[in-house]
Amino acid sequence: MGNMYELWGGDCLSESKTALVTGITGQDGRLLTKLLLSKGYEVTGILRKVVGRDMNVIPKSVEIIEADITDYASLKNALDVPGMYFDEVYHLAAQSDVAYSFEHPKETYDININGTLNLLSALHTISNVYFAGTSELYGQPPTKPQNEEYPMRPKSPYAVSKLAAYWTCRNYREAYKEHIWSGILFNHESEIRGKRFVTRKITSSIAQFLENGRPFELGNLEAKKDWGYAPEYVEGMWRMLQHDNATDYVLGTGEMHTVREFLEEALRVAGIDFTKAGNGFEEKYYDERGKVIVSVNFEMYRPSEADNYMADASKAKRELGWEPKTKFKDLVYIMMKNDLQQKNLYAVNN
Ligand code: F7E
Repeated sequence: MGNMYELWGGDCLSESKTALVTGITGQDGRLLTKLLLSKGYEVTGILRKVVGRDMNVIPKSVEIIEADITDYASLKNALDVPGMYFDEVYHLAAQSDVAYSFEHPKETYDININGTLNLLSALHTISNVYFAGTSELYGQPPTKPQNEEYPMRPKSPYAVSKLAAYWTCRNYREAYKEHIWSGILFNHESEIRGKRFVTRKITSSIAQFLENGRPFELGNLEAKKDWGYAPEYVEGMWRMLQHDNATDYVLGTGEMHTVREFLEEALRVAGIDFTKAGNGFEEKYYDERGKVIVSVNFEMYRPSEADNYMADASKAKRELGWEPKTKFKDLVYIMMKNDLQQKNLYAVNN
């Protein structure tokens, strides 16, 4: 099984192309930057503030522009410079935490809607732009699978903000003939996924449980998502911008799994022989000695859940030759193994 560093071949460009990446310190920004550098791009990133923590995850060869996407003046000052041109712009910066968006809708709207409009308005020349759309646009779809034409009925402030930004990009494309692609990406995870997202929360918390016996809590175990391996998805973003026609593409695996399935598979990979007891909000998982590993906490449920996701990525397959390779169990294995290894807990016979 390949890991994220082995997935990309080195088909370098003869002449360097230039790319601008917003959200460069996030999971997708970091993976995309790695991909673009491996292809010989000169990469520039936008950072709100240059701090050491962020610079540690950005390769040295990346040029950094300090600007705040919610502050139009700072963005225009940094980008509306005669002669400044990027062959490709990847707009990944967002307030991407769905749970947080219920408590901070205004901040979420400012970053996701105004940030997108500010960027499009501030660029001196709009070249090929990628916009990070999301399966959350579909809300809780009553049927499956979902493709690019599926009705969008968002169910969180995050999703509503992404819908407005999605239409902003679409309007730029249709009205001004700008080359803007929207990737409607279903959940995509990796070893560097933030620990507040459920997959990495599960794998890092299990590793922590094995290290010091500390139990953890989860919300809705029955939420159904379509989870894939993020390095493959950033490759899909890049493929979109190499294609002639600016349009929308769904990227996802076409498989649906619950949070519970992810949890139980991760426990298996970690070698924990678990039992469970209690129902609903009282449910708990125990290890072989009867110690609580994880409990369900009602407070971690969202005010409205968005799930039932299953991607129909046939357009991306047909037009871009994009296809996900990593299956659900392999994804759980990659992530769980990584968190165990970080704590020297991974046994080779696993
Ligand atoms: O939640 C359930 C929760 O936070 C997944 C973002 O990248 O993907 C991501 O959004 C599911 C939800 O991701 C916990 O209710 C249960 O149904 O990992 P998540 P998300 O909300 O699906 C989409 C495509 C994006 O665009 C977003 O930007 O897991 N869940 N218990 C939990 N979720 C969290 N975070 N924490 C829990 O304890």
